Amino acid sequence: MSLARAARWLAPLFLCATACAANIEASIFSPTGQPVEDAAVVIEPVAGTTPRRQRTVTIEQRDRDFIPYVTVIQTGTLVEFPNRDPFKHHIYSFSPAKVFEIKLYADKPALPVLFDKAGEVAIGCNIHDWMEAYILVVNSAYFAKTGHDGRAVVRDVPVGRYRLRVWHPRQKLEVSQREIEVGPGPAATKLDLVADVPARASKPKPAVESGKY
Ligand SMILES: [Cu+2]
Repeated sequence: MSLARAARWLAPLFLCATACAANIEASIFSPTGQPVEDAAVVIEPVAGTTPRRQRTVTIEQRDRDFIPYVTVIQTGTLVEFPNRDPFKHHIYSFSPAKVFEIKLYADKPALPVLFDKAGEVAIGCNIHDWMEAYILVVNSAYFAKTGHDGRAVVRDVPVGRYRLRVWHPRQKLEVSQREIEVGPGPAATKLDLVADVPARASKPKPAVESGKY
């Protein structure tokens, strides 16, 4: 290999020491232009895998609701379900990606729940019909969730080719996937996307004063 050729080959390696990852910023809007909250933006490599990040995340039961409503996690993540209410919950999922049940419990269950399969998981409570939460389990370390402004930033995605996927528990149609390329250098990729997501149906939640928890 000539010296010039070697230099060309090595240059990106040196550059990568400082800037070989970029942020991907996605803004999700409804067809009428309203920001869509709680959408998952997932960046999956076209080939290969991403680093495995060992994490434990928390979904609380507070004031007879799950918080947060939507959680995105990498496969292999443990989820804790602490009960912050002064009465019991009984939570479950029948979703194929993770079937589980934590029977009537107060405080923190003894063990977290392992989500080891990619897919969507809907969680409910046997006692409180209106309680609902969703987990999207993905085979990637790169994802984010949109806030009130419909914006999500997936940080530090290394150079490479990826598929960008948008998911929302109430979406009518799957948002078309697209391939994106992250090049060397810190330039962020910005995308505006449209997702048709109906408003959350209000389910009756009786007042605590009524004596019905
Ligand atoms: Cu409950």
